[in-house]
Amino acid sequence: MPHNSARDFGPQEKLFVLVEFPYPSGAGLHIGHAFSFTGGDVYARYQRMRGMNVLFPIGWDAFGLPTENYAIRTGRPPQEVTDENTATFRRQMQALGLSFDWERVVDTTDPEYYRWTQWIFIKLFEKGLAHKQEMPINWCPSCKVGLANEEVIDGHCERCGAETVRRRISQWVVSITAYADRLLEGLEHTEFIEKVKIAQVNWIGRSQGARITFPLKGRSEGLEIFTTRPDTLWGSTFMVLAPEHALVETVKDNPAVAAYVAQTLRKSDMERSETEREKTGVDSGLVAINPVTGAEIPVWISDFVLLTYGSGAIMAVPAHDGRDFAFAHKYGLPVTPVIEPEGGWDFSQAAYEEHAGVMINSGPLNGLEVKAAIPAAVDWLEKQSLGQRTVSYHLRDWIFSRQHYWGEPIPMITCEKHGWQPVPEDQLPIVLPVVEHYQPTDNGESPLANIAEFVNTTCPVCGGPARRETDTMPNWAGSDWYFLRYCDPHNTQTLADPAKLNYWMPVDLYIGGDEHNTLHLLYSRFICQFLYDIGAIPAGIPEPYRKRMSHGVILGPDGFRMSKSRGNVVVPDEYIQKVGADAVRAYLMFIGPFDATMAWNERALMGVKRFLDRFETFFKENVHKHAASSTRTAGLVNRVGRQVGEDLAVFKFNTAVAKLMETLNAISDDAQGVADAELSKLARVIAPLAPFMAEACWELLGKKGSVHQMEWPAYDPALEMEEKITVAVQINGKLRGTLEMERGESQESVVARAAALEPVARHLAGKQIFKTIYVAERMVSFVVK
Ligand code: ANZ
Repeated sequence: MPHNSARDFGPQEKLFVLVEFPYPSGAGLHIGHAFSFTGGDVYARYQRMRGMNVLFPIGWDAFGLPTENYAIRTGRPPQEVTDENTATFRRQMQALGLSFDWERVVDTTDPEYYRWTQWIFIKLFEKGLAHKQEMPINWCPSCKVGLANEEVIDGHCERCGAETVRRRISQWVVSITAYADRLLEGLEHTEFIEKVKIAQVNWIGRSQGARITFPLKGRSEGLEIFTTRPDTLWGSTFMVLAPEHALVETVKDNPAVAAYVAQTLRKSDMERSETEREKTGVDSGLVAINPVTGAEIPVWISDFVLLTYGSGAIMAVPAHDGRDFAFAHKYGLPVTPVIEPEGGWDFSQAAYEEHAGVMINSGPLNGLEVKAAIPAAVDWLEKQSLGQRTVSYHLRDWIFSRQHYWGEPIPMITCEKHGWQPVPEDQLPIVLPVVEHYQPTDNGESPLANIAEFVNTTCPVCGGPARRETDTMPNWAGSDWYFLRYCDPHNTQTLADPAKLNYWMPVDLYIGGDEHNTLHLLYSRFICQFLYDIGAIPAGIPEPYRKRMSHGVILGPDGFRMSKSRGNVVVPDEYIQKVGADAVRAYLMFIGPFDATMAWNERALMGVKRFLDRFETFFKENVHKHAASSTRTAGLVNRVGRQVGEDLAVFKFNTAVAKLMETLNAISDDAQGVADAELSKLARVIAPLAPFMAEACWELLGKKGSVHQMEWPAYDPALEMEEKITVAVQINGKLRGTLEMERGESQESVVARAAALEPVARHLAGKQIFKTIYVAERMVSFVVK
């Protein structure tokens, strides 16, 4: 068994280290992959040496548009392209020394994998959490595909740059909102860093408020709104509908309304919610009645109101809401204050938005403080049957349909008599058929719609003629449960054996990018909670991830994000050829804190390369000399083992490398040499960072087995040395102070601290230092004029 294989049910403590599996693009492994994967790898290697049973798997998140677009351009089957790309990725990962568990590779495009992705969808459908619904979506006329809000940038498609439009399409929608509260509560059972928790909480966006129905003049139906500020109801002087609101249809014969609606359809929800944007709108001609004041108030239409939030309509309170104020100001609508702030307020200038002050002009609420008025208002409204308490979420249901080829077919069948029915489980997987052309059809359907043998089938209920769904799943579908499959990747009976899941789950540490702290994390947490609810995964693991770690970003040498157009892309493969994988790895780990944004620097890379060369030379010069290490050298090696271990355990890779560098410097000048016992420790301590060199060193020592299967050097307290060393600080040969330093502290740091010492700084003030001499661990001497 290769040393990197995890053992199911192994007796040691288990540790599941997960990196986000990559999309195998044609460009190969990029530096961001190399950086984050190396971080995971160093950690995994260290933990293995500590005796943990480490699961460190990898796979391919291989469905997706770039491969499909490439297939469209070249006519090559996407699966063939994917196989080529994954082979390249694998080769590059191995060259970099990533110790993934190659026996557990999963590939989202493998029918044996997506059989279970489809199965999960069927379960969602059976539990009433997936349904087909006509939805307004962002549509890219060029890619011919529906886009998520996040994929629309300034009204343009993120992928191709074409202007997007809004379109109504019947789509599969998954009710993730049914799990909104659970997804919030579940965060308490994780150890995510605060930043990640906040990203999740904000994305879910839970708002407590009320629904209130306003009567409409001359109509039988009322107009329902959602508000978080029911206390301000007495100050509502007009209402606003989203352009897509059903009521708008009834007033579309008004040409101004029709024109306005047509104009707004082009914008994405994101754009429409931008607070800075100049508000636009049109009077619908409808008149509502404020249910508490009895006042007749106009109903406007504006695109700052979104159909998909609350009820798609608002009561506007211009005195206390900035957006409503700007709108009222622009269209000359009345402003009625209902809160009196302490110290007064000029309501002709701006809205007063604070949750503080005393209620005025508000009937039963008059005199109450705002904080008390909010619940009192809902109580009162409920008693009067004018409204009720409710909670709204910014989280939207999950649009699960894509009109594309290169995705998992949605395993559903529709029959005239029986509507939508799931494919019977024993017919899974529904395999993507081979097609001739990969582009979506002109009416936006996936190319599968053109394949009669695929589309035409029989109804699982009545056996009558029926049609298959031709939409495929979004990319998120394959990535929302892949970590479960790693626990049991070859299972043909179930998505993973519960006993194995029980052993490996939850993921102990999940390393990924900030950009996935919202959607991917939320979707996968949701699917896990759902699978847990239906008993598909065992008790005790509704939350898939214990810790989440965000990796940083490596910028180009020019300090800008790497991009082809800037020509600043650093290709890891090229550097592996040039300086070797160990140097690339150690440099990436040394470049800065693991979660920081840092520019690639070739000189620094060469510095790390020189360090590794010196390490190896030192090793070769000393091995089998049978020198007896000095107490100092033995002590330094003993200490660096402890320090590096402590750093690796908390992802402080950069300081771990720095300590190794300092230690090598400190022991290199020891004329006595160093014993094999110390060399053996050094080889083990550097092994996670520079695995190839460490293995070569281990061989030089004549040791059996791989260094990566050895134990991390035990710390020997008996070898501990006096921590503090006193250093003399001189100016022009005169003693001006002393300094305590730790062994191994860098020259820069000691000199900087020496210069800052109180009496030294005074003597240096206003003088020019033209020479600084540092005698290691003894003296700093400044020569000034
Ligand atoms: C009246 C009001 C008065 C409001 C006031 C705010 C301040 P959050 O906190 O994000 O949940 N709203 C409701 N539905 C909306 C929609 N579909 N599109 C745009 N805005 C909508 O925001 C809730 C508030 O956002 C609601 O409370 C409503 O405006 C607005 F002084 O109602 B409020």
